[in-house]
Amino acid sequence: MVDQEKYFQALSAGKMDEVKALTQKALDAGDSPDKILKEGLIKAMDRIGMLFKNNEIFIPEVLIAARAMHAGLGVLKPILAKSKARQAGKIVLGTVKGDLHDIGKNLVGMMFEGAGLEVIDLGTDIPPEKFIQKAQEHKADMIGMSALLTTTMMQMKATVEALQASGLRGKLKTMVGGAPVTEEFARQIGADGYAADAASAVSKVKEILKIS
Ligand code: B1M
Repeated sequence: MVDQEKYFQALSAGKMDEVKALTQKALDAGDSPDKILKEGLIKAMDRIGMLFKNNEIFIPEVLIAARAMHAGLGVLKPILAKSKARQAGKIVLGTVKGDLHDIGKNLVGMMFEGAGLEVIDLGTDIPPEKFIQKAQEHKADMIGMSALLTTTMMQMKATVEALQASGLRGKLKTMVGGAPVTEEFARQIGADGYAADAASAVSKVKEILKIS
């Protein structure tokens, strides 16, 4: 059973071992990795986010919680990867320039891998030219960009424009996501796809790359 309150307490205290143990316990009880993510880790992190927003906690506490969340994701990663049937497509993934948030991006990357896609994770603070250079170097099918700040999401537009200028736009698809990003914004900047969460990111990428 996914105990959200326990997740919240463990994340708040930065107890990595406890987050791992809770995740393992939920898996042993038969909960799906998806359920554990949504009802446990993500819900608890959302509550941390609200406290941060209301100035009830500050950056160090959020970082401690983020590190504990990563520990929980680490337990789920091999299980998600097990369902990997084949390398269906290749995606260069990163958080855009000026943005250091990587929890959602890592989650999306894990879900992609779980769906059989090959992921080249570039990390955070990635400028448009690096997305394009790495995508070419790895012969990727798609560039996946994450942004969590309203100030950095315009970097997605810059990447799509740079792609257009390099003449690669038709060959290399783009997909965007992150809390401030919307379907409408994705359409406006000319991205090929948008997803609100990690699960829909998988269906979207399959649709764009025409993978069954
Ligand atoms: Co920051 N932060 N943060 N932060 N932080 C937010 C985003 C914020 C909303 C908090 C708030 O004020 N309520 C706010 C942004 C406001 C805005 O621009 N509208 C904010 C701010 C202001 C800042 C700083 C500027 C604070 C400061 O320094 N004054 C600073 C910026 C640093 C920088 O990046 N240059 C900053 C710093 C940090 C920490 C370093 C402390 C830490 C990041 C640690 C890390 O990532 N390693 C942090 C955190 C943790 C958060 C919150 C609390 C949580 C974000 C998160 O991880 N969510 C966040 C508040 C919140 O969102 N509740 C906040 C969980 C994650 C699973 O969700 O990333 O949305 P998310 O990903 C989802 C979907 O969006 C989607 O799927 C994911 C899974 O479902 N998705 C994609 C994401 N990428 C996708 C890509 C796709 C498809 C779907 O296709 C490729």
